[in-house]
Amino acid sequence: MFYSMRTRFFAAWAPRFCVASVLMLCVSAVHAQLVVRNAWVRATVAQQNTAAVFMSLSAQEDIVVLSVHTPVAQTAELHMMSMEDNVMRMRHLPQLALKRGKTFLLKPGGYHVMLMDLKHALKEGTTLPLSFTIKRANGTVVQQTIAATVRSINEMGTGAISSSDDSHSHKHAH
Ligand SMILES: [Cu+2]
Repeated sequence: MFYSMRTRFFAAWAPRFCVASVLMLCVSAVHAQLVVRNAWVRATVAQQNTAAVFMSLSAQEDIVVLSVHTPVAQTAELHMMSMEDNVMRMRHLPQLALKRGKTFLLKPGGYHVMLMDLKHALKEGTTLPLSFTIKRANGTVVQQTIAATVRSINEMGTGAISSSDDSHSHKHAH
């Protein structure tokens, strides 16, 4: 008797389970304007000063990514990498506009979040926080923090172009 009542109780309240029990988790999921998947960065060696973070970004509404910040580096910037006259160049994007429902890929050889002046080496298996400052469709500015995974130093990632990308030691245009 008691058992069946309990079952019915839970069945009736199942859709609201998240509201009651994991409020924090649900709130952040519902209100996440920016969905970040598979954020990763290669582990770094001792003297390495920079690292590139890759991920897939999608937006729940039209948003603009205004800036990126992480406590592990002095500076974090959105970069676009391209080949010009056989020279690898990187361009700093002051901001990135994302259309609702569209996925935007940051991958080796293309867009990435560049971490400059690393405060310490990035160790494989750890994670680092990455905070995005976002302008929402309604004009308000919010901040969203995700975790990027530090992968093996040999990780190529999907869409890797060539081994010349490995060291990420190419010149910055700025
Ligand atoms: Cu870069």
